Amino acid sequence: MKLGIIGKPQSGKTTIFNAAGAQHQAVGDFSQAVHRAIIKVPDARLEALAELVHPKKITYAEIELLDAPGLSGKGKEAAGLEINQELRQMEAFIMVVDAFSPDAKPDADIHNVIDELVFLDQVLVESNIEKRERKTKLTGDKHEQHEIELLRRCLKFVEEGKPLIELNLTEDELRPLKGYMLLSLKPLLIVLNIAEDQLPEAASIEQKYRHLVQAGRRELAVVCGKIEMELVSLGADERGAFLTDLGIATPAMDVVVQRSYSLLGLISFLTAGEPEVRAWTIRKGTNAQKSAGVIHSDIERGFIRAEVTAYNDYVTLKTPAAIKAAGKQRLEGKEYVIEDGDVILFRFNV
Ligand SMILES: Nc1nc2c(ncn2[C@@H]2O[C@H](COP(=O)(O)OP(=O)(O)OP(=O)(O)O)[C@@H](O)[C@H]2O)c(=O)[nH]1
Ligand SMILES: [Mg+2]
Repeated sequence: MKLGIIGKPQSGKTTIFNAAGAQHQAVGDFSQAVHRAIIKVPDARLEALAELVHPKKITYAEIELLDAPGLSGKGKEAAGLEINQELRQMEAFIMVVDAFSPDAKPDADIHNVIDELVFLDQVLVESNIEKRERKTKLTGDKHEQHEIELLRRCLKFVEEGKPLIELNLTEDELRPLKGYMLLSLKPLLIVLNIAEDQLPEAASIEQKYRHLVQAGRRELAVVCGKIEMELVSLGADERGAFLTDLGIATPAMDVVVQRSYSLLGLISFLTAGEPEVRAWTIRKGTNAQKSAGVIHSDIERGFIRAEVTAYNDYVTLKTPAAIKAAGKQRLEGKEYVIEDGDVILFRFNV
């Protein structure tokens, strides 16, 4: 999963990047520097399985984080501004919003940044419609016409100031749009970056902004980036104790990961063998055969069946023999829809 961090200058993007990715980049220097990190998705289930299986290694799912400037946050005034090209390739955006400084205007900032994404899409769609119309005049290509109509529908929508993700396009309509890497088509995790002394009100602040959430399109998290960034250099135990003292139930790293997973409709299935205990990321609703392809295309191609045990059954019963004796290992075919936490052994033949 690739997540891009966006937001107004000095909103705490790099601070959140450090907190969520256990990184140590300089903050507050107005540098607008670009940072990248690969973070491991925390998953206690893997450690529990490893206790039972004693694998050579544990492999966590990974998330790519990109902290890159590019948005001035001035909305439509910022017409000349281009967004970092790499950000366009991300699957979702984490929008960091300043809610910590004395003159913070989180509501206005959220609207500004969304406006700006929509506006940049408008410019892109407009110029592509023109380009394509010129081309069809020359070639008379009917196929192009289809795409032009789709782009016109998008244009009408963004002209009304609405993010494209709200247009509810079908898979078939989304496919030809992929190449444009439209910004307002990406799911958005809004991170309200609050001050240290606001921590006791974190829950009520979250409640106040809850209306922004749209299932599968927009998520919300309230985080104090500054404190969490300072805690990433501590050991897990010490950190846990500090977080409890501060009344933080879930650390920023986990919040960002969990909310991004739910935003993108992602789940994990697990494999537990002696060489490796591992988490694999798939979209919710993916069937067993397709999921096998995430491990290797040969396993998808030669798929015979999946031997599936729910994670809870696995850790309760502990051994393959006990699992089988209790009738908790299911044999599933190609069309079985994988559930989060399924521990799977794929049988295949190529
Ligand atoms: N009090 C407080 N200050 C914060 C918090 N988060 C960030 N800051 C401060 O805000 C300033 C900007 O933080 P950065 O993380 O560098 O912001 P940025 O968005 O990456 O800035 P640019 O990359 O320059 O646009 C720094 O001085 C931070 O210490 C917070 O949660 N609380
Ligand atoms: Mg920065």
